[in-house]
Amino acid sequence: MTGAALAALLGRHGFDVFTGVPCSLIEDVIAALERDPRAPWIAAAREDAAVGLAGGAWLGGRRPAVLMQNSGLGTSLNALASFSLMYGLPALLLVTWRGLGGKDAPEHVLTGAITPGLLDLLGIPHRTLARESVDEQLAWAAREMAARLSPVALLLPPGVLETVVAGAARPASTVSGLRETRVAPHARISPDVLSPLISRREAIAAAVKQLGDEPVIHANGYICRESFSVADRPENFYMLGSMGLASAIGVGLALARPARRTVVFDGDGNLLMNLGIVSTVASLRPANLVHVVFDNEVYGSTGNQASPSRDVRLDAIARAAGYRTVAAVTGADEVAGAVRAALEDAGPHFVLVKVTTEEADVARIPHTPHALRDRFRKAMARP
Ligand SMILES: Cc1ncc(C[n+]2csc(CCOP(=O)(O)OP(=O)(O)O)c2C)c(N)n1
Repeated sequence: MTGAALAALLGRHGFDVFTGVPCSLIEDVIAALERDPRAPWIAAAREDAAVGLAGGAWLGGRRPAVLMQNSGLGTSLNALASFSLMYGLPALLLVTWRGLGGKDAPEHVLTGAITPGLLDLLGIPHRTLARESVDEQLAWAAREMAARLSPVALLLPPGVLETVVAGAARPASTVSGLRETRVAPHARISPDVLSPLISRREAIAAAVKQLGDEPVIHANGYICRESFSVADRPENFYMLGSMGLASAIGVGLALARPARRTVVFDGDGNLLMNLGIVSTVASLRPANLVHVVFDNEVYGSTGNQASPSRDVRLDAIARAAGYRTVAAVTGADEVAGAVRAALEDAGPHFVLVKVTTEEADVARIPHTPHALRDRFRKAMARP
């Protein structure tokens, strides 16, 4: 079977969002997906970000597949455990099996030996693809995902796919309908020095006041809790674990539901943990994404340890990457204005909100992960 045939088969089994990090064993699969105008390949910076993106896409009504090398399973462990498995979010994990039987470059040998064991430990059902049964294995994976509401893995050993040497030219990927034409990013408000004026909860309250029924993906920690205390809504997705992934989940949802705005409430520590996402956003340019970062310059939820954002302007990083608009604000009125402007205009937008380290005394999120998933997905299914 060729990579192009496998890509076509994935489409026939209903998979319609493809993301991940490449491995040479699936070079031809990815090349075929890059050429597919209906469900083009979304290049993630890390495998765990791809897992987040796939979850966001599923919440938006799609059937995602994450393609990765088995080394990427290690990178994805926390995303799989505290996001996909905890909430119960279906995704096909198509994992190349480097190091199988100890015959590979040294860096693959140990991971190759423990790959099925890692999936077993996580409780992710898996099968190994064989050339003559790819179709049945994909049907099995699609069935299991739907029945379990959970990720399912197919391991792809070397030799199952034929290698096509020709190196066909890859067209520039176009995500039809999801992209804005490239325009120079511009700053809305960007003073050199930003002194926080309000607390994170006050800033969240000012932002929430601007919202209608837009979905908001929340970074973990007190951002969730304080937002919950301001206003709980079915359109709020509270990320309980999986630190760093709110932005990736937001990108997946924004791409899956291009007609709707997707808002991300991020933290500085969360964004820095998954900084590659700014390049994914700037490259895909989802016009409907509003990325708000509440920057208190500390890891507030774990005791106010200093974060590098004390010395590094995150808005400058977003601007350099190529978000369409970038704002950096401090006061409640400015927060409201920046969020309102972002909701009214084509993005992607980045709003940096410098806030104090003050933490409100607020309760934990009372909803179970499955309840959060179900009410959120239902809210996303509404037109
Ligand atoms: C992988 C991982 N490492 C560490 C933690 C512990 N942790 C939970 S919230 C948090 C801080 C988040 O910082 P930030 O995004 O800046 O938000 P803040 O709490 O300051 O609002 C940390 C380190 C975690 N949940 N997951």
